[in-house]
Amino acid sequence: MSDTIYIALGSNMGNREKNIEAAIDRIGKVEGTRIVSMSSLYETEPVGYLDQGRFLNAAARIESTLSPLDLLKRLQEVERDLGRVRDIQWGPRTIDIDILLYGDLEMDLPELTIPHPRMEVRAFVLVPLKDVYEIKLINGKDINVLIDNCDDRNDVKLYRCEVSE
Ligand code: PH2
Ligand code: MG
Ligand code: MG
Repeated sequence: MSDTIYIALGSNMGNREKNIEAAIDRIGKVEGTRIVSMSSLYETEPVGYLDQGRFLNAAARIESTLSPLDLLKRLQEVERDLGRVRDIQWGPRTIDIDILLYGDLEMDLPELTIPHPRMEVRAFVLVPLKDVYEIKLINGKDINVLIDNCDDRNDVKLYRCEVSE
């Protein structure tokens, strides 16, 4: 059985576009996992830690037979392969891949919380997600209303328009 999963991608170091493409390519090769659709790319102002370059952000709908923790492990391997070094929390990164939603699952472990705990308040997550999200509700709330309430709603600009199925 495979589940529908939504992931967020972000990069603000090196060739940001290539980093996101390379990540998607590798995620599609993870066992039991396929990319169903990919959002446009958005250029976004950094949130949280401000002294860093602009991000490119994207989201993808994927299907996977892997459990959430196995998938997390694989996604972290992709991050490492692409040169991710973990130092500053919320700081610059070649690639960040976050699991946003995993079917209807809710879980709260130190290493993984689903739905992603901050996704509702971040336009850099919600705007790309909207491109690939069939449902328009998150935790029972309209995604458009959530976006309107995000502090960073004006800091998300379309960079490359290309929603793919
Ligand atoms: N990721 C963060 C912290 N801040 N800001 C933007 N614009 N985009 C991100 O992907 C991002 C961020 C932590 O994961
Ligand atoms: Mg993140
Ligand atoms: Mg992350």
